[in-house]
Amino acid sequence: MEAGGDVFWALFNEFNLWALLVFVIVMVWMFHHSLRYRSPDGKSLANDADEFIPGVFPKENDDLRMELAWTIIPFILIIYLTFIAWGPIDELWSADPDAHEIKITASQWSWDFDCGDLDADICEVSNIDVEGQTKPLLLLKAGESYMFNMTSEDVTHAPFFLDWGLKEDIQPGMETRIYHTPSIDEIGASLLMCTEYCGKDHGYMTAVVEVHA
Ligand SMILES: [Cu+2]
Repeated sequence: MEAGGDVFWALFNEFNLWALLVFVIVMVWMFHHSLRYRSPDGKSLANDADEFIPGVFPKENDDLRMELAWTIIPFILIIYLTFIAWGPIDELWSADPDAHEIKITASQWSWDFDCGDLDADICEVSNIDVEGQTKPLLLLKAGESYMFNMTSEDVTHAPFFLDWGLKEDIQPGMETRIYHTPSIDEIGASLLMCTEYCGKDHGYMTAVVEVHA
């Protein structure tokens, strides 16, 4: 089974690549046209101003091919990006019946992890000091398949497994499940943060997830 995190980062990189490509094309186009189509020297805009009728597009400047191009090309790109963006959602929600279940309960403003009767080698909860504050530490094993069964005791929260690119809203009175198999590339400690504003100490609502071999 492919590691979930890799799917997210591949998508992240591909989105960045397309964003960069579109940025470069737009910038080169803009600067080229700004220079190429400047008013000739000595001819001020004030002289032409009377020729424009407000609210009427100068039809003689129309170009149907260009309008079609800048409508159809971005449309195809957006359809493509939407399509590939389904990949991580599929990964996140693909139910693995053999996954180890870990319960995550959020409340203002902390996280509670429950390993159930899983072996300590596969799932263990401890504490860790993060910038002077004691935070929960969840220890997991690389290569094991996990199902995070999550809920909230009060308001909407959203755990974000920072280095895995995993994020999901959780609601009071509702169980939300996501699946992930940490890869050997994900060995080490990473932050879990709340990414749905939930009140005063939202910014300090963190935990640490550590993957070991
Ligand atoms: Cu929050």
